[in-house]
Amino acid sequence: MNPVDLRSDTITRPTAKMRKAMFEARVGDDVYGEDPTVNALEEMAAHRVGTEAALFVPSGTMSNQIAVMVHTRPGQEVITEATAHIFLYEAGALGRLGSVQVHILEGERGLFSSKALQGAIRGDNIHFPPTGLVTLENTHNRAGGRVFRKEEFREHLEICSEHNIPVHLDGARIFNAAVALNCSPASLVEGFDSVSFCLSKGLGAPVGSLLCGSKVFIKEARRCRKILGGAMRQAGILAAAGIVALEDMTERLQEDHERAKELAEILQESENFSLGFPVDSNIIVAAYRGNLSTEALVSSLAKDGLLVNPFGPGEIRLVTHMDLEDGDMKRAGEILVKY
Ligand code: TLP
Repeated sequence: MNPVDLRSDTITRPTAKMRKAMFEARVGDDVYGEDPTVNALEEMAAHRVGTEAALFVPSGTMSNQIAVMVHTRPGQEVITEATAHIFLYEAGALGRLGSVQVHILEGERGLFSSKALQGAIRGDNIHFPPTGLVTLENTHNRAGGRVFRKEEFREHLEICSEHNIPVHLDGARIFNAAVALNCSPASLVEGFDSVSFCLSKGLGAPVGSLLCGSKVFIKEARRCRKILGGAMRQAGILAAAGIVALEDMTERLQEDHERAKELAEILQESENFSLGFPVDSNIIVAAYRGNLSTEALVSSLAKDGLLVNPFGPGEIRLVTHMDLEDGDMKRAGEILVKY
């Protein structure tokens, strides 16, 4: 029997319809702007999130880092939350590629207060690095897939606008947020200067993310993508799967959320696990209070047929996605409660 793989929604494989679309895709050289399938995907993405333009990039990490490169100058400061993906999980790219200093604000479940933000914005003083960018994340990965309503960002966006500071949204899972709130992704992105979302997580495409923003922003982003070596040629092969992802796979995310809730209920009844956060979408962060080390727990679970990721001392992450089958949550639950 195959293991139940809850390590991430990135592990999903392209559907038969995606593979067919990839096989049949019309392609051209995208560096010349001549790949019709990439162009169609970029147009569709911009339309879905309500921005003027969009850029197809190989990964969410590259998308976020291009946004930083476009919005900031070297030596500026980027304000971000202490557990944000852009800070924790992008291999130090902010310093190494962006040449920016990171200003971390402690948040509660993935969001710092607007008061803390106000206090962190640098004044005009020769000793300080100017504040060049603020980033937010929705859904918030490390905060257990937390979904933010647009009102929760309103004051943050107002403060940044007063200070003329751009705001980037890491919306890798923005469609999960939209489905959870039963609203359009465009309504959640309104007021941001750029947004990145991923095709290769819950939406099931094999590769790719979209960076979205104004035409001027995307023109410069295209140059930065080239700098990072992310300008691809006949990328329509990949974009074709992305089009299917956007057309067919957004509404079904609801199913992933329901499965996460089902598993969360089982966990709550178990002796040694408790939820790190309420479960808003497809990510569960669970705290473990049994005798095993996190490493030993993860490898024992794997031997029993359940794959999860360690997520810090005494914590594991479980992510639901479209490659799961009916009964998988029950199987996962039965394995977990043994610990
Ligand atoms: N997240 C991955 C890992 O990197 C942790 C995962 O398994 O969840 N923003 C957010 C909020 C993300 O969760 C991720 C990927 C990214 C950006 C980066 O996307 P990729 O992996 O395409 O570079």
